Amino acid sequence: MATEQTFIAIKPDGVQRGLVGPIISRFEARGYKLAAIKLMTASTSHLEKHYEDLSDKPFFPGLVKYMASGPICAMVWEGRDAVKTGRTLLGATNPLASAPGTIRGDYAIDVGRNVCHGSDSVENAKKEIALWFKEGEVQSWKSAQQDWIYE
Ligand code: YYY
Ligand code: MG
Repeated sequence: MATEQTFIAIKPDGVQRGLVGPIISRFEARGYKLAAIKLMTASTSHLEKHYEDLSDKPFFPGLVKYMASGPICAMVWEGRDAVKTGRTLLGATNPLASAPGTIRGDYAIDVGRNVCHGSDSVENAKKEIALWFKEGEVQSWKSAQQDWIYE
């Protein structure tokens, strides 16, 4: 369980619904450290690259259209086991299968409007961070809380 970075995004529905604050709060409260953040409206080609593994799925065109429909809050969160625990904080892909207490389980109903994205592996996290952030946009800093979060 190494210190990792994961790419977390609040999708256009999450931004429109005023969920930026609540979603950030969950990562902060858990003890994760924010390393990068920006609001950006992604182009279709950027999103096709982000979701390239899903390009043969029937929902792919609708997914890209929805993701391009407005600003996304793109973030990098850092800490122990950040990739797997980040996914646990988000909940299952289908919000109706997400437990209450998870982000999708508390804030979403439809799989096509599931408010957030999180990297599914350390390898994909690295790829996604490199796709969404330029060098210099990801900060390296020591949190004053570190010794109160980690033994
Ligand atoms: O990683 P995660 O977002 O939980 O799911 P993926 O299988 O990577 O799918 C990406 C994205 O596609 C999902 O968050 C919603 C959408 N989607 C969909 O609209 N319909 C499906 N049946 C499956 C996924
Ligand atoms: Mg995924």
